[in-house]
Amino acid sequence: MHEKLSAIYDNVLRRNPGEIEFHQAVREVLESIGPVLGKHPEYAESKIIERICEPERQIIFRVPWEDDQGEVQINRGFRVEFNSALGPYKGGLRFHPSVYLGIVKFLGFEQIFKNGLTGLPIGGGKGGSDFDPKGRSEREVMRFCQSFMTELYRHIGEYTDVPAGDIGVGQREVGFLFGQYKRITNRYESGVITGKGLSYGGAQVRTEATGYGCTFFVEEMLKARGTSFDGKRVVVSGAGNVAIYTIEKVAQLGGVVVACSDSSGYVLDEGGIDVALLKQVKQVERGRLDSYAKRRGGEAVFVPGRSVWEVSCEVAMPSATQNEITGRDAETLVRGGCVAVGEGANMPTTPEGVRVFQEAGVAFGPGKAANAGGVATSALEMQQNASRDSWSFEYSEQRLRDIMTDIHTRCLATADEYGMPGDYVAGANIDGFRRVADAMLALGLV
Ligand code: NDP
Ligand code: 2IT
Repeated sequence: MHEKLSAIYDNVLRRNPGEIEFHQAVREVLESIGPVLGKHPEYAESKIIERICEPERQIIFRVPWEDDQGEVQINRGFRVEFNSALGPYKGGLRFHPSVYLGIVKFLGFEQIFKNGLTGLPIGGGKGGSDFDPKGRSEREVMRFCQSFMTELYRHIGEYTDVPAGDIGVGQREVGFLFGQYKRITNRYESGVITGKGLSYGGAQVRTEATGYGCTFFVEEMLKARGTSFDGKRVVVSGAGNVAIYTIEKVAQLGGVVVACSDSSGYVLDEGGIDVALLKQVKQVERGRLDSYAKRRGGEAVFVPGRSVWEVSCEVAMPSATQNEITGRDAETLVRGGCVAVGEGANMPTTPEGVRVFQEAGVAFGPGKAANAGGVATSALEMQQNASRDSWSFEYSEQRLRDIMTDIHTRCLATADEYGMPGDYVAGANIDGFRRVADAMLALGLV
């Protein structure tokens, strides 16, 4: 790491003790942007990097709610409003028992550069709670969401901060959250949250956008190497929103997804995952993958408690959670013939894993670039809400495809400009950083 950046990083460690995921995310960006400082001394002079590493505002609040037994439960809510140089804070909400400030800050930090890369007018933020939706009834989830919004509403708004979904927060939760916002404020302010249902201001393709977008990004990486998805053996981790629509789009482009996973284990289905059955089990029934394997019959097997990254493939698309591909997993994947990785999840590959892929010459698309289709389509939802319009599925999907192609092109062009051809990590970090840094400079010391 560049000497100046190393001192900044030490300061980040000191000021944010114990927040290891945040440290990891900061380090990854600082390791890429050294060469930018040489060309642009004005960034260092204005302390742009120190400013970027410090959230503009961090909100932590109590979320009391009553479960179905009438017992009071207390959770902790977070919203980190990280950077608003490019637009209102924008980023999802995660409901998972592992959520604490360090996770929210890592996600919010990544979001700044990801949103910059999309070229759309959105700043970076993230939020969530340590609430565990697993095993909770729909009414419990509703009461939790209402309590969460009863505090959050005062901090958000169409021009201020616009949340959306992430792990554990899908269309159902967004509906409960938006309903409570509307009730408290007496405003039908559609643009206050994205990922809404189509019947109340949602946008076509937002549900599919992260998975479809990641698949389009990988398609571009494969094209740049003279190949395509056609006939490729693909493994996708997770079985949630991002994973399901990745599997759907990969199959449409001719790839064969042979495995996916959830927190209970993975399913290996050499015939190719049956997306309709997967949606039934995971989205409709909110069940587990062993149920998929039982009903699918044939060759499908459920492997409990093991990592899906032991399954060999040509293309890996991690779409579950952070740090799920270790250095050792990456070595196994490379030995098994993996040529491309597209990160549907945020930071799913450990730094050791990234190093293994890059040294092996694997086309590695980092989350900031590869999964930006979700938030980009959220920005399109905001655009439709602002103009009280709604676009067709086909038009929206084409817009998404164009955005992903453009991000891919800019990552490669920026990597070339800095003498690191084919390095999508450097390309994404530098391009995203420059966009935010230039806006911060223009706005003065705010
Ligand atoms: P979902 O809640 O819809 O699905 C998450 C999936 O990952 C589930 O199958 C879940 O298993 C599994 N999973 C989650 N946490 C763990 C864990 N700690 N260990 C093992 N498995 C786990 O979330 P999304 O699909 O929306 O999000 C997946 C990833 O994509 C996250 O990293 C998120 O930040 C990222 N992302 C999401 C975007 C979006 O638009 N939704 C946009 C960009 C990135 P189980 O079913 O058992 O719970
Ligand atoms: O990580 C992400 O980019 C998201 N969870 C989506 C954020 C959004 O505002 O759509």
